[in-house]
Amino acid sequence: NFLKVHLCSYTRVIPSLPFSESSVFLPGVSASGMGLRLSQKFVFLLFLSGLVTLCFGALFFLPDSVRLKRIFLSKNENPAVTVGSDNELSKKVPGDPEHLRAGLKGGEGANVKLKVSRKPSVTHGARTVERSVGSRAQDERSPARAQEPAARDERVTSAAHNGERASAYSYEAFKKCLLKPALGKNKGTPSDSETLQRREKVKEMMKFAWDNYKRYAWGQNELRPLTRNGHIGNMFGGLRGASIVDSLDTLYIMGLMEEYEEAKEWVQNNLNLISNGEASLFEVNIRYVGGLLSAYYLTGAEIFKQKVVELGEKLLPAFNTPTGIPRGVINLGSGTSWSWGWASAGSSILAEFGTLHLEFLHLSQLSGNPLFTEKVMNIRKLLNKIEKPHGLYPNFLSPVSGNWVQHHVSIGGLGDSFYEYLIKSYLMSDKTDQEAKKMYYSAMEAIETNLVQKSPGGLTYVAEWRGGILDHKMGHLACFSGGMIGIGADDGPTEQRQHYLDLAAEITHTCHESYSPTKLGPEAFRFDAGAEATATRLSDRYYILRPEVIESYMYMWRLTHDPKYREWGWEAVEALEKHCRVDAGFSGIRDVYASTVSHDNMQQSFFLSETLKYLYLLFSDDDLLPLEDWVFNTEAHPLPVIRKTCLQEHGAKHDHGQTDLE
Ligand code: DMJ
Repeated sequence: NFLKVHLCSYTRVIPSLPFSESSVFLPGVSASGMGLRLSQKFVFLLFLSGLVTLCFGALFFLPDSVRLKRIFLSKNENPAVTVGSDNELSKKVPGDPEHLRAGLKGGEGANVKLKVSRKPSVTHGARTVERSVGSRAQDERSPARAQEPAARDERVTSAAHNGERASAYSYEAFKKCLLKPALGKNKGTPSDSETLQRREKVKEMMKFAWDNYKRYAWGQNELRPLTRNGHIGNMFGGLRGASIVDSLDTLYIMGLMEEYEEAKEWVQNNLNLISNGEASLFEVNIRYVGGLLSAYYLTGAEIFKQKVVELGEKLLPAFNTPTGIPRGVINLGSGTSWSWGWASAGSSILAEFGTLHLEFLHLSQLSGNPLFTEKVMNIRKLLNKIEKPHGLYPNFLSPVSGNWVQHHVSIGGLGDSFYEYLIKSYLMSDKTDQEAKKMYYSAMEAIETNLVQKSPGGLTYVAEWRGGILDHKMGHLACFSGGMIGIGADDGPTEQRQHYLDLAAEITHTCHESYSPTKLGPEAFRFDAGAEATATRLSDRYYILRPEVIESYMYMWRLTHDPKYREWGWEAVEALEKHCRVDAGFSGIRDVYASTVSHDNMQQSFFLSETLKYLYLLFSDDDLLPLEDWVFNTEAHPLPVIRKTCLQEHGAKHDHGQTDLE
């Protein structure tokens, strides 16, 4: 549209140029342009060169697929322009030295305010409002937001150097710093036969899901089990094989070794990171970066380390914003980035930019490149410093001004995994990251004061907050919080510990209540107008094989060993088998309250990476991935606790990979 509009306006200008036969606009100029005076020639040349420059500039705004663009611009070139629509940057740029400075970070180009329309991108969110079903974002045609020069830091581009440093990492030394064997004494095999049978059932489900993906959708991102084909989607910027990368660790943990080897071989030979599409920074990070990191730490296979460091580097340009808060969408080829069209006023989403910390710290560990850590520490610093309404963290923040954009607070979609990563950063730092600890417990205090509620029927829930007004609903996504509050209980203030454990149990109980009558739960449920953990809107009744409720069962089981969590997990297994298993895989369903089931034809990759993994762990002994050694990223990929001193003693840690957590 930009090109159309602007090229049209050039066509309107062109007839009035001196070389036009009919030109009457420059007196004294002959129709052929031959009798031009020197000053007129100069003006004409000036105009022509201006036009050529503009046309060249316009190349940057062509879609990546346009041939002309590929001819003129090499893949790694980054547009040295800032594209804005009605966002804050474009309003502030002209004559604002601070913004010009910020826009020129990395020494590239000047900011040019231009409008551009792009095709809408859709995110599954960060436990953000996931938009795969009935998505608002899918219907929106919103203008792109600001795009920053993708400045290349020296430390990013020296890939060969990074390669050397990455291969210098000692896996053997890392293993010495684990307190226990990763897979336990006996791969977590439970001693009682019923639990063992249940675990075997979950393993069979994984094999079934995998076999069907392999048969009908191999190499694509997800399986469509009803139509028996693959789905690529638009979340991963042209990357493929999301289900493969998401499954690596689950297959390995379950001992499905043949399948794991197939997956590894695919990564080795087919995972192509040279891609030029628009990716969700968050989704690529939690699924691909997380999946590859876990696969490396569990197996020691070098290929995973190489791939993950290479991919991590491709994500870095997303941080080239005035504040260093990354935008949600990045072109993995060019490094240009945008905010989601649906995100208010060009803002970045708390759960997206707040869910990078664990993976980025490990990227620094493995690559020896401190840049990854610096990027996420900068986010941390800003969030720590900024004023928070009632101590709460709103979901939208401007990557330009560093201010909150709206006062919507939620522990479910848009906010969720930010809180999760605070406590997990603390745990993953071997409990040395005091800043993360402090931020987590203060956030929890604010959440309890402002959001935690009791329903008339006695159910504890976490409401959403819109500028001080409570919305009495909980999303399925928010159900992860039972587990999160549980794992954080032990390190809270002494007098609060039991309270946190009780709160975790109450929230998990509420989420279990929402799993009814099919024993699968809706996308969102309410506690007003007589509702007690039920979806009151038709559009909230779907279930897309999400893990959060089961995730909380798994943590609560490990923390309390109350058998009810295993029983609830088994209920979910039976319900998945009954309602979601189809001939060629597992599918989400459109209405958890309907007596006749209607499938959505999608086997989400997180079903393999999270839902089935958490179920398997629920029916395993606690020494399979012990929580003293491992934290799970938000896509259930286990990442090891970083024991700095031990790693240094054993020489596993690069000097360059020092984190900045002290
Ligand atoms: C997963 O991709 C992750 O758990 C993410 O944090 C939220 N959404 C899905 C699962 O529901």
